[in-house]
Amino acid sequence: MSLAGTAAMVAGCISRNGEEAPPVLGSNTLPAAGSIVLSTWRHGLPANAKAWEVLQRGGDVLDAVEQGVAVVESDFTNRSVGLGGMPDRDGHVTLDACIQDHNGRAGAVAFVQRFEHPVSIARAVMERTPHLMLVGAGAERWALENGFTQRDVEVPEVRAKWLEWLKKGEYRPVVNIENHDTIGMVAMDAQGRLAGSCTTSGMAFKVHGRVGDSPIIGAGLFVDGEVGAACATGVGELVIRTAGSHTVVELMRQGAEPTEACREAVRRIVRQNTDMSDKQVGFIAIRKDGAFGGFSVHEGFDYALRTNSRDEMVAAAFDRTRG
Ligand code: SD4
Repeated sequence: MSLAGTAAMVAGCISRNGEEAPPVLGSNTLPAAGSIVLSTWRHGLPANAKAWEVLQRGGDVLDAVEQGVAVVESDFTNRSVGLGGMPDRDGHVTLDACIQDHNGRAGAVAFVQRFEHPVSIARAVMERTPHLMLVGAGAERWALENGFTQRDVEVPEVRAKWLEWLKKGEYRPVVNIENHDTIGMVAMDAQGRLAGSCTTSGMAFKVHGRVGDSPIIGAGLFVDGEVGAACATGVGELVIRTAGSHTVVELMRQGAEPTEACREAVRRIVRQNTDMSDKQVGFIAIRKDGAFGGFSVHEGFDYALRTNSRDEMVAAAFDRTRG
């Protein structure tokens, strides 16, 4: 698509299905008292369902975002989250996750292997240590000492893909395909309390030891109970360099609509990188007043929305022009 075409698509609010998309810079606003859950990609639907169930029975919003994404971590048919995810170039599935609450308390783990629920380890780090992030062997040892157990999940399809990849050994992320499907979730309960979580197996065939944006507070996720919450999906290096999710929340603090804030964070990434043709990044955000939105570099990013009246996928607006 030409740049002009891309810009027109944004301005005209036409979704990738050719249907009317939510307004790009307008406000998607819910009644102030409504709970809302947003999460990245289609696997967000079952995740949202779980989070919603927790909220509906009066559960804590932090439990909702933990248990919501845990559903996807346990789905071993998922190739970008949890133990069914794609491996690094050495054939190891290494996981990153984080969680943050309404008061800004946060926990994270990175580069951990053989645990089904890294998001729960992240929460335990937050609640049971004076630290925020544990990584690698130290994180694994701490998790084992604190009641988490390791397991082996063999997925023949994943091994076959890795062996196939080894033949050429080229690291080439493909826009919107397996490399870009992390789940990030942001939620607000009926009392206006916010929380967020993010969990991933990271970029397929990454260098062993690579950590992306998903466990980094301010990059893959940021929650500010006074303002709102945002999370990211896509090429983590680009998100970290721009402190992407923090940028989105700060822009909302200054008055931007969520979609506008996500759009500006995307724009900064696009400006910083000469070639975005094979790199996707998307953000979703909730503002404290119930407004929400999302934006991505390329067409094809969608997110799951759950409210009292809606349970559906929303196509994010997109634009990779530098304007
Ligand atoms: C990362 N952001 O590790 C993650 C990967 C991803 O959708 O796919 N996000 O960089």
